[in-house]
Amino acid sequence: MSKVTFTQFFSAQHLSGTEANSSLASDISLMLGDIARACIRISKEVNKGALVGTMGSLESENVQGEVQKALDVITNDIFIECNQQSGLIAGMASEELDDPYVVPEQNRKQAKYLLSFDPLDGSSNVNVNISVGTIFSILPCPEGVIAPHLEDFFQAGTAQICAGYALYGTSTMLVITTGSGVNGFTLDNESNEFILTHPNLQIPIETKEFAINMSNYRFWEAPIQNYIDECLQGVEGRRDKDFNMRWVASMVAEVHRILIRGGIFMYPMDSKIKAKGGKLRLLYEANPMSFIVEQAGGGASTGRVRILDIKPKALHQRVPVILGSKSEVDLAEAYHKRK
Ligand code: AHM
Ligand code: MG
Repeated sequence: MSKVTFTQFFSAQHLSGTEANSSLASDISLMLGDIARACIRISKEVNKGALVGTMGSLESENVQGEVQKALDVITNDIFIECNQQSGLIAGMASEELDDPYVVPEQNRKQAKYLLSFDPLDGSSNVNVNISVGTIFSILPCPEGVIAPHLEDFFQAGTAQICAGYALYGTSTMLVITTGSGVNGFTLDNESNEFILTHPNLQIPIETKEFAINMSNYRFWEAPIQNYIDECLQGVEGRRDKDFNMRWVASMVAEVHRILIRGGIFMYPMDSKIKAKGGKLRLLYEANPMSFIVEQAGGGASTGRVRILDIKPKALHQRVPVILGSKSEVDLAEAYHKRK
């Protein structure tokens, strides 16, 4: 069987069969080409490991008070550089930038879209050689806006046109949705091309695997403690099955595992992070992952509301995240509704 490359799969011609209008299809095709090139460059940077001096921390902190690693800054610059070339993107929001980046005027004459991204998610894992990733989300730029402002990014996740992640693991993969299913591509390091390897990913409905940072147990709200208690009781409890647990501390790796073999991932509210609103960021972590998970037949919720329905109020807004196999997410929501 012949290989389908990323470029072929997302060619305007191929996409026009699935997208409602052909100009959107050709825009998506161009933008995804730039994103793929950025992710290939990031993959090579990450892969250099300790051979170059980029694994340490910098003196600087990002707007969220987190110490930046050299690779956080390098990958952020690569993502901006590659994605401002198409002329289609008016502005970008990044985990590593305090404010939105407005693309230089000569590059945004035809701009119709906004790009939000986390260039290197899970970067605390980078110097222990564990998988990290890049997460991105494309929104429409509001009509008539030429130089986007902060508020232009404040759109619910349901407005996303396209979302995806790159996983820099044992192989480099790109997983993408444009709103009609989820497809996974693996980087062929010899041809430098992504090849379709995981068409139409679907999350299994039933699961016996959960992912949560158990060390936060005493800080969680009662519904999450109850949900996890019952998982831990296994066959002896009301769930009537034994569960397995995983925690990579790299959201991209956890979501990828769930897409392949099912499961539930939670970074719920806890009393340590309550003032911040949660741990994970809505615009460039929770929303793109929720779009992908829903498109693969799963669910994504804060426990109280569907993540994709939240109207953002701040660029770096945080939310509790519960996502994965639909039946488990529904159950976790039901625990929140119990009196
Ligand atoms: P980051 O964007 O600063 O890397 O933080 C997000 C990461 C997620 O990938 C992961 O789920 C979580 O932080 C891990 O948190 P913890 O260190 O509490 O286990
Ligand atoms: Mg992150």
